[in-house]
Amino acid sequence: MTGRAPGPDPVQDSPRITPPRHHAVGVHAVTNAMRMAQRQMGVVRGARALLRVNQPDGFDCPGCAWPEEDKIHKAEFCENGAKAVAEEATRRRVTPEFFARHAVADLLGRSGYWLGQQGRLTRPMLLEEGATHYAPVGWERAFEIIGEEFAALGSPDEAVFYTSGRTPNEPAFALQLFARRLGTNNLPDCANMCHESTGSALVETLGVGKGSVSLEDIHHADLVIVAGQNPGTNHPRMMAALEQTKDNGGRIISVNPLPEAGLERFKNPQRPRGVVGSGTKLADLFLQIRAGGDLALFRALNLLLLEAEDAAPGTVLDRAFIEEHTLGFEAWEKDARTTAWDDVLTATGLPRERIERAARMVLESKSVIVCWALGLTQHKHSVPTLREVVDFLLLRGNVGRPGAGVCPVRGHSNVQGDRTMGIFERMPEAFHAALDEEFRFTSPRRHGYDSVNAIKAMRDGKVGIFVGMGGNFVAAAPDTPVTEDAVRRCALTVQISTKLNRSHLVTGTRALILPTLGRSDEDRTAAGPQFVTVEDSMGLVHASRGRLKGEPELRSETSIVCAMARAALGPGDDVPWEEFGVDLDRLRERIARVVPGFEDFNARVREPGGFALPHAPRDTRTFPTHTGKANFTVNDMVVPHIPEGRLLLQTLRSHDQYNTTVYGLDDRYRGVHDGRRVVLVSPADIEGLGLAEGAYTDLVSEWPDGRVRRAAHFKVVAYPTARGCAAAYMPEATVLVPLDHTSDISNTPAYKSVVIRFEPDSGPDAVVVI
Ligand SMILES: Nc1nc2c(c(=O)[nH]1)N[C@H]1C(S)=C(S)[C@@H](COP(=O)(O)OP(=O)(O)OC[C@H]3O[C@@H](n4cnc5c(=O)[nH]c(N)nc54)[C@H](O)[C@@H]3O)O[C@H]1N2
Ligand SMILES: Nc1nc2c(c(=O)[nH]1)N[C@H]1C(S)=C(S)[C@@H](COP(=O)(O)OP(=O)(O)OC[C@H]3O[C@@H](n4cnc5c(=O)[nH]c(N)nc54)[C@H](O)[C@@H]3O)O[C@H]1N2
Ligand SMILES: [Mo]
Repeated sequence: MTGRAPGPDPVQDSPRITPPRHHAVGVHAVTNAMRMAQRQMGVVRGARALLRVNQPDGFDCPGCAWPEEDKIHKAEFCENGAKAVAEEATRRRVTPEFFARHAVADLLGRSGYWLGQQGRLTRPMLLEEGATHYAPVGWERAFEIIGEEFAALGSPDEAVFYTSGRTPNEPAFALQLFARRLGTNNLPDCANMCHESTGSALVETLGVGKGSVSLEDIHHADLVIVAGQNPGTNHPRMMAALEQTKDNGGRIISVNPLPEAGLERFKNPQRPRGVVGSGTKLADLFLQIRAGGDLALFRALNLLLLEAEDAAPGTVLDRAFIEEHTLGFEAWEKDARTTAWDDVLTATGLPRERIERAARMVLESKSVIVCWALGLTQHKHSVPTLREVVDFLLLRGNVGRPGAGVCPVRGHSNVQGDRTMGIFERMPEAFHAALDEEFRFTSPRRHGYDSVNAIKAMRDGKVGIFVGMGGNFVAAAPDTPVTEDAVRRCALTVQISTKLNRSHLVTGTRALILPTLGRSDEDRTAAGPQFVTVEDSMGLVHASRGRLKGEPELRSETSIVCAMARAALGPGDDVPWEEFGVDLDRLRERIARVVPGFEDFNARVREPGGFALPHAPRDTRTFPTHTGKANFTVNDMVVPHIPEGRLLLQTLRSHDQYNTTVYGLDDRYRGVHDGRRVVLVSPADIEGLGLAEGAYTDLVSEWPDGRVRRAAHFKVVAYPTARGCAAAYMPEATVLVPLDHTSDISNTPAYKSVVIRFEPDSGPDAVVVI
């Protein structure tokens, strides 16, 4: 079923390598974006689409969850936001004729890049049992099939509803209501594979699983620590915020195994010094840490703060804050003092002097923010690492005051909103109670499956129906062949999507593709023009209105979810699904009564710029944890073990991709061109392991279950990464991540720490296309 892509699929395994860049987002980047936009959309449509991005009456950029700098007055989009828009607003079309030409088996041999390049999905398609090709199906027949398959389930828990974080609030709320009316909490989402560790750590320690800072805080912080994040590619608008921090005299520390260009220097195209000058230097200190070394680093910083307090009592710790607002300090302190430098130096790979320098910078800063993304969330010990980050901030009262706090930088543009709307396999009791009261039923309290457990349940034959609300589950989830075999055991798979991807090709016995409107598309229903709402990484909720004319057959995500709910729950279900499907105000009225912070939703979201959700630690320095205080936690030291002759591989994004969507074959800032099958290794490790720069190798991961996980034919690139570490792109390297290798507590796949060894190249014919 798999193999090398024939014909026009571009060859991805002949990358050309140039030296890495030391700055990000110059004029060059913007020109690139315009080129990409024009290729996909044409000049006029392209310009019209881009002018609407992140405008008060426009649509929310589908690129990332970083908030808009000044939503009311100026257009703000970045190179990668433009690519995301171009990918969606493309004029290319996947038609029924396309599916007639290409058997599913043929499409399975194509890369995700090629599939995405074919354009927008246009018609509902059905893959019947035993059929080789998808065939067009009417919407009504599609919903009938869904009704039949739901009726055939033995129990509601045999259905799984996966959500990707681009889904706006309204369809997300409708989807969770559907699942819970059916009687299940099987609502896994992409956050399970992304920032779940953040949620686990912050709910326990601060009481709210979201970031506590605003853009203002970033601008005015004395020190911003950016750990495990590559904003130059993944959150480009964040660099403008960091530039402001620098303008205001703040400093930045970057913690990363890779010297990411976007953290070195920023050339802001909207400023003269960005256009003709050398831009703004961002990181004042770069800690080139070993992957998985962050827990040790924060333990060391905390020890140094305690020692500074010993040397000058009363000057370092915020005793009043600790006394009034926290619990557990004494037990924490006792343990913190046992931190051994040998462990710290091995785990971090950093010289002690650099950690001491970082500690001095912390001591010189009244207000400190820690920003992080996947480099901190996708390890086995991610939750303790993030709890230790909170300990670090609590020590000096760096939560709940200006310029200070936690800043998890979320990924998908509405991943945070989806969770707020109830997309979670274990929502708190208060949410269930409010939902029950509003819709007069008893929602199930038994926890559902998260993403990894959903795969295990499918593997074990416990799931009949898998619904994908956006996303590309089989390529995003770990252990690709294991996940694919699991999904194939379902009776029905349903994908609600904008673009063709691998999850449409790895199917249950029957499969449906339901094509939907995207962010940039206009949604006009019997009730008039509709808009949706989203929540950014800082808890700001605002409206998003698409303006481009979509294909006539497309339906909005909300209307699809509501029609599915009606089909599955039957005419007797007294939720007004038909009304919700056409008039989003009616749905928002209900959200306003169920979800805290959304009171008067319809009116407030129509204000320019939207509104901010409450956040107790930020707003009132209160901490709604199980103890009612902010909690210090004791987190045992972890020194990642890398066996002799092995490296710790992280799987990450190139500059030309959006998760599993590949836009192009370049990773410009890292100097990788025209190909993606590269493994970045430090020159010292290349020599130590007897590898040859530029040669090809297989990557084999090591896991005690005895299964051989091999990613064939990767080019060895000498790269200034930390020693002992390697990096390769997702989703090509995802096959190496074992399903059981997950973070403790949050169960997030440990995509950033896979022990690998190198074996002789099996050659290009062994490449399994993904
Ligand atoms: N253009 C574009 N934008 C995106 C996305 C995209 O694919 N393309 N994806 C979106 C999504 S869903 C998300 S979640 C975010 C992802 O945003 P990021 O988290 O920036 O994504 P990654 O590419 O996985 O990069 C992880 C970074 O962490 C570093 N790192 C890895 N391991 C460690 C470690 O152990 N310690 C430390 N300190 N650093 C480490 C890596 O070197 C890298 O710089 O971006 C969002 N925005
Ligand atoms: N190896 C490895 N794997 C990873 C990660 C990693 O770092 N390493 N990161 C993980 C992370 S952080 C995440 S968030 C997941 C991402 O997992 P997903 O969110 O499941 O994957 P995406 O690639 O973002 O999904 C792309 C698809 O979404 C659909 N889509 C796009 N826009 C819309 C829309 O508006 N509506 C609907 N209904 N569909 C739309 C299109 O069909 C497109 O093909 O991947 C995870 N996987
Ligand atoms: Mo993500």
